[in-house]
Amino acid sequence: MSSGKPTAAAKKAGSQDAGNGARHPNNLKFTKEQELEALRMMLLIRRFEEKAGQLYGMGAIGGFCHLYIGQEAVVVGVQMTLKQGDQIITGYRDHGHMLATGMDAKGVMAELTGRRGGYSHGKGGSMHMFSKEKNFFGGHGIVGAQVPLGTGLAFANRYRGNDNVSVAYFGDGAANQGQVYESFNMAELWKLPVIYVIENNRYAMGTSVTRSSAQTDFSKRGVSFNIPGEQVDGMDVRAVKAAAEKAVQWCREGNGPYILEMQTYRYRGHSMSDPAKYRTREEVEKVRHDQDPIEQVRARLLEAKVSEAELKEIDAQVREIVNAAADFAQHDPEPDVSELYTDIYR
Ligand SMILES: Cc1ncc(C[n+]2csc(CCOP(=O)(O)OP(=O)(O)O)c2C)c(N)n1
Ligand SMILES: [Mg+2]
Repeated sequence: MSSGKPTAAAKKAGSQDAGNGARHPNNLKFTKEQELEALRMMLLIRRFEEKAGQLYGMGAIGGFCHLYIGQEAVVVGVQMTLKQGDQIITGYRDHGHMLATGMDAKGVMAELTGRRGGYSHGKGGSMHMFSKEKNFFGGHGIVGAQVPLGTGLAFANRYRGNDNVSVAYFGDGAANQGQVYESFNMAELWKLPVIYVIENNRYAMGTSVTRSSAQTDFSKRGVSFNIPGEQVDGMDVRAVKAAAEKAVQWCREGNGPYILEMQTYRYRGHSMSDPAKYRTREEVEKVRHDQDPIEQVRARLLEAKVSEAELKEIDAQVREIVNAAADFAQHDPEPDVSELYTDIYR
């Protein structure tokens, strides 16, 4: 556990890093089991998306497809702090979020290829998948739309008197939208248990944060609403988990919303059709080399005397899951034409 909830004094003083627990080195300790858990899930997300990228290149996946590669530590670290009943909602860069909640890789991949066994029966695609069972509320293509929806989920939890927390993930670009601040206002006013996770990957499509944002410290975006926030090393799964634990506790105890700015980076283009002319190859390579979230965990495990062979075995197991998902996604039948008008509002 981290050092606990932000102090009232810190909040009153307008401090946006409302506590100091997340950055304390003691809170960055993971047990070997936690390291392995994080490694397995981050690897699953990465290998899944590498495969999705290949299938897209082969023409097996159509439409838009936004890869999360590089950002895995964010969703994995947050998910490690959640309990059954907590809800997750995000934008279009959503495959990692689905897998982290425990949604089945086969169902996600089959949705990407538009097949019957997909989570939306092959009719939604990459950006439109949901799971009632895993409390995953999408998958939204309209930038920022998930923020009021995630706030609404928190309102429902408050209204029902349960202790569930909702987590609304959105990007640095989405953070400049008006609906975000209307949501912040209501969330603080009614003390709604929602964690706003701003995934600051430095770009919104081809526009860098410095070109688009007057305030580039996103943890301060809740200042005028008195919502505490903090910046987190989103490439270090341990830092993510420590900060998320504090935020979850804050929300569950009825103190209202909390903002976490996750400083992260996407390695691939915005979507599959992005030529990425707005940044240099060297910039991408530097982050991959110095900060890769998976390599960080691997290095720590090797230091803790876990063998190369054991790590290779984990990778092989993950590849097997992903290959089985890709195989299913290419052989499952497409939805029947008679399904064209089912599952829709009309
Ligand atoms: C309301 C709306 N405006 C514009 C777009 C086009 N669009 C799609 S993604 C995107 C950039 C969002 O960037 P960010 O929030 O940083 O998320 P990231 O893609 O980096 O994860 C834009 C402008 C859209 N889908 N919806
Ligand atoms: Mg972004």
